[in-house]
Amino acid sequence: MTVLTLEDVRAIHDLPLTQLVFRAQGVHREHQQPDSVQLCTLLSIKTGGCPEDCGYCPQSSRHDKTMDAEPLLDERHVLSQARAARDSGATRFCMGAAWRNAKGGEQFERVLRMVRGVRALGMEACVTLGMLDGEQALALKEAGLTAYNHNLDTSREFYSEIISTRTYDDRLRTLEHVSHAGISVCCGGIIGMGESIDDRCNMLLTLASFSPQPESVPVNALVAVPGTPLEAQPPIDPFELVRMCATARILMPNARVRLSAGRTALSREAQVLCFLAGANSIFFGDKLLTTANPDGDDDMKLLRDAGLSPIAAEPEQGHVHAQKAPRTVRLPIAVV
Ligand code: SAM
Ligand code: DTB
Ligand code: SF4
Repeated sequence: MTVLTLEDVRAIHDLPLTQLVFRAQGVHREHQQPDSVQLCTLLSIKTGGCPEDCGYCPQSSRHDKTMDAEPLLDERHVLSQARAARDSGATRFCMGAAWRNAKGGEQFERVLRMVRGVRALGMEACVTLGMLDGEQALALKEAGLTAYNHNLDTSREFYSEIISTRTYDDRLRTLEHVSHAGISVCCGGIIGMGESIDDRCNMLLTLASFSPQPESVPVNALVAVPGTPLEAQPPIDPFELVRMCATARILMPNARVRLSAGRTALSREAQVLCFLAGANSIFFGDKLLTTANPDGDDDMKLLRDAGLSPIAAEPEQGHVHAQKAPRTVRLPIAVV
């Protein structure tokens, strides 16, 4: 097996854009259902008051103007949101908590009940709760968790410019616990924080070297939230996002590449270019965790106009069930 280097990744990332997209689309057609897109709905189950100092995050209590800390949501409320998400077409429900690490006791039990409830709706369940130990990972697996989201965010080299309260190795350790427990790893990062192209490529190189490679790779463009240290970062050029999606697709042919935060700043055309470059998953619903996401109706129209189909929902199970291969549903062609 040849070991990939930063130079190899740069050689892909820096190809002329049309060549890069052409190559990525070839890999996409070989390894993925080319016209299908996964719709994931996000819900912040515990908002604000986070002790970490991630420079991009509006939920950190270390930044000047922070959001109020709210308690962990009630599971009935969360499950009614999950049902609504499923009824509007999402097949994965992702629950995020502004924690440094997953809490123990009743709060963790509540999260486990949320996971079981989401799975019983016939949806994939994903959570992102911060750092996790081995036992917590096993308990989440036992509850039926499909995937755990924990991002590298950037390269090891740039990381300390953005976060000082936990290390890159802390992140890798959590990902190891998740993987050892048999839970799919959802891991990606953010562009637009002031990192270099080498930083972006190093992050992709690290992700591609995971064994197994991540099941899903969220590619976020920074949402520069007022009050955070990164509030003044200039927006990225959408082609940079296309390059990230394409490079991720080429390096990780079997992963779902998720075009994540930052879509409200993208044109429809830029988003379709990302899909052409191999992105095949989006966050669906008008809110991410605390910031805005495109309107669901607009997203459905975008997919329809592009000839893409959301993955079809599984019927409600009433109990935790094994994962099946996704089916796709064709949207009717828009009648104007
Ligand atoms: N507290 C947990 C953690 O950090 O692992 C889970 C929630 S955290 C909000 C999940 C991820 O969202 C971060 O790792 C980061 O990649 C992404 N994110 C947060 N704020 C963002 C922003 N303003 N723009 C783009 N991505 C963001
Ligand atoms: C990921 O990579 N992006 C999502 C999800 N994983 C949890 C979060 C994006 C958050 C954007 C800022 C906000 O809405 O607070
Ligand atoms: Fe906390 Fe996660 Fe935000 Fe970092 S990204 S401040 S860990 S909620």
